[in-house]
Amino acid sequence: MTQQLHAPTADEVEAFRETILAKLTYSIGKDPEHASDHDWFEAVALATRDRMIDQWMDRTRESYRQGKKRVYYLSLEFLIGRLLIDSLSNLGLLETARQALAGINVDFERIRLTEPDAALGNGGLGRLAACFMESMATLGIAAHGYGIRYDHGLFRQAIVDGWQHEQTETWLNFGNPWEFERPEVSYLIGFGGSVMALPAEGPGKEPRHFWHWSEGVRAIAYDTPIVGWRGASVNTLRLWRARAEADFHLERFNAGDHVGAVSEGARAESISRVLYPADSTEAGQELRLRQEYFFVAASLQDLLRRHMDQRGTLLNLPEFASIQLNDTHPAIAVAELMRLLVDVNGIAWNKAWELTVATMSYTNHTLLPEALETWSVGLMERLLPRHMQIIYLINAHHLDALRERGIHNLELLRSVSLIEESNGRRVRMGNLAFLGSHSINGVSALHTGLMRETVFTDLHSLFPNRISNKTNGITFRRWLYQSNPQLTALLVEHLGEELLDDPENMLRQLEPYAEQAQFRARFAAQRLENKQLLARIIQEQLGIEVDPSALFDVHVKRIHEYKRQLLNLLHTVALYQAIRSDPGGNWVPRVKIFAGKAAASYHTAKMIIKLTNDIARTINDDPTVRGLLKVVFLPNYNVSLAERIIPAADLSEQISTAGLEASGTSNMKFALNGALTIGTLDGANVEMSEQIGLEHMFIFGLTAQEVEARKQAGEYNAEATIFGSSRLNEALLSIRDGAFSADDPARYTALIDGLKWQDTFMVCADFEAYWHAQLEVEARWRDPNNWWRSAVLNTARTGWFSSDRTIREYAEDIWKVL
Ligand code: 26V
Repeated sequence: MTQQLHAPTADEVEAFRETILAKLTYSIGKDPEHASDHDWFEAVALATRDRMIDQWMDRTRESYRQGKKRVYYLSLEFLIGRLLIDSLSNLGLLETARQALAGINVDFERIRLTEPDAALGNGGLGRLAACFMESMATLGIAAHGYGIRYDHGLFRQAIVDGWQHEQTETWLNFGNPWEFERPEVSYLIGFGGSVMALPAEGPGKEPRHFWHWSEGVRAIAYDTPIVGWRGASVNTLRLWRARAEADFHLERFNAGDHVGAVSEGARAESISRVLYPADSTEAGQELRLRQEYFFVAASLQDLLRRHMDQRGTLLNLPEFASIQLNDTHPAIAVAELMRLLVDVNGIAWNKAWELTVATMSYTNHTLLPEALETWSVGLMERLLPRHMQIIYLINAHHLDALRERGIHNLELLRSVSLIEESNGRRVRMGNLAFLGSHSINGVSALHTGLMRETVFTDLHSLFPNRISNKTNGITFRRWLYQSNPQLTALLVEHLGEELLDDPENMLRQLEPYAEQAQFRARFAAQRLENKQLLARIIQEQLGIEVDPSALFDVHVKRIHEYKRQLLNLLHTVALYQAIRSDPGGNWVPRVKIFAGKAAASYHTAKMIIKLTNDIARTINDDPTVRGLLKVVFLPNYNVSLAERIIPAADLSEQISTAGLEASGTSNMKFALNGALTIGTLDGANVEMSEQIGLEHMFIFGLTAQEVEARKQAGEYNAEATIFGSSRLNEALLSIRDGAFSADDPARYTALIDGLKWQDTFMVCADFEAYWHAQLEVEARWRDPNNWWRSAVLNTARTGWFSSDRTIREYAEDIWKVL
């Protein structure tokens, strides 16, 4: 751990130690003699939090005084991970803390590992929200994150006999030292009931509507301070917890309906019980809609109250507030803001609509049809009857306006409508988010282009200036300084400490070092250390020994057919067969490292995990392979494991079917840490190839256009492709015939037949190109000068992928706060 620019003085260390000991004694009630590692962690966390508070209050006061515009980031997911190193490092206290503990014989390395990950997200979308929170604090943007404080984050994955088992995640079991419970900040959120309309009071007036909901759930705020680099500023992540409204249920209880009262209470509190563990698969459940409305309603009431306190009118809302919708999950905010403005505050409909559109903006994160949210009109009417009316009214105004513009094409009107009429009547949340926002963005250039051409073509033709691109980024504080302190130290040694404040620009200065043998050797030696650490984790977790000098070939992310872990497995099997048929060949020793969770209900993804483990066992146990190829599946991929794996990777697998990965963000993390990418021209891989140079990546496969053309023509026939590649054919056959599943030879018949008959994700179609790209990888690896030259250039040219750059673009183009 470096990053503390100036060694702390003895007084600083002593003062911090005093605070830690005081926290241990007076907040935790433990004596140092009997304190557990977790007690120490909490004491350090509380001491750290103290240091944030002054700054937090100063900043909040300051932004009130300056009347700054605020950004509200609404997201159902914040995949934070651990906060201790992050906070200490950003406050410049890492070394102070280490020394303070060392002086009382407490092992900092051990206690930091007792912090549970805050895993309040599924994958890329949630982690992006966490990176954005940190960048907004770093750039001094007055921002609030709003979400749900789930009792249980994403499930823990256990692998039993090769199969995924989901276990309940319990991050709050020992409390959460970072947060402040704010019982006084609470709102009552209504569900169900009916709407009463009062006729207009006179000419030019609009009828008033009153929503009499039948069920109330209380939202309680929990605040976590998020500190920016060098403590620049501290923002708030405000997460809502659902509580039963005591009085409401007490009445029933007193009336004798004990069971009913308790079950209603449980029903209310179930809203913040658990994160939906699916990503990109349909949720379609009432509880999910209740979660979405619950956190949106609480957040909007909260931000309107803050605005009213300061400004006394809602008519200038867009001048002082920007609301960013992270995907469609919070899209009901469009209808809720209209309800609050029109029904509650008596603002005329058209004015309210103008304010809403000027305040909201929406980010789309996927074009996969199964992930595009729609809610049945019936469910909406039952749960949110007033919102359903508002949505109908927005739709009516929208379609009328188009007709006024002379647009009468029925097909077009049908496609841009908020209501889908084809399979039962459903509300399209994507269209609602689009219409209710002045700005809509995609997360990479390719994805944004596809948004314009596919899902939003018609809306885009009507509102041609609304869609823009904001290519994703990552926070370098976590994904370089904290996760790879040795590489950071090497960079600082050569480029100076200023690098830490401006990596976006200064990393480029590393380029000349790529030509220096001595520097490359240090870079490689540093990587070897990280690989040794990872090898130890693999040994501890799986009992498998891997050679740290082998090529570490890493594929870690959610398990999904479009991310094509299967393509990698087919390469693994083909390579295995090649080694077996020529055991004396000059093979590049490789370790294939996989990790990732499958949605519990996603059968194929779970089969892919089992197949990985079956292949791993067979290959690792085969003496003819002699360790030239090892395969490991590390269980329970999460932010903390990613921090260990990424700095130890040589090769980064980013091999999704072109057109389907909106951006990807791990691709950037790997490149920043000096791994070379094997990948398709998909998502942000495209921008990476522009920044880094195609010659320092291994790009292969069909382009998005080619994939589309094949689908359109309907000419693609996987069978012919398989016939043309004996390597592929043999790999498929051996899996299908049970070579890796002797205990159940038919286990993979359906999986493999799916590739043969459908090949929806072009796995067979891209196999040969992938195989040849992997041959190039091996050729480069055999030429260490060139490999490490490319590796250094990957680090040097990844500065643009800082989430500070991304946030600056949002701030300038969308929020207008810089
Ligand atoms: C969808 C659903 C559907 C219903 C059940 C719960 C659930 C949870 C999450 C999602 C979101 C899927 C969208 C997503 O995660 N997109 C990813 O966003 C990343 C950040 O922009 C991007 O890098 C990835 O390419 C993209 O897949």
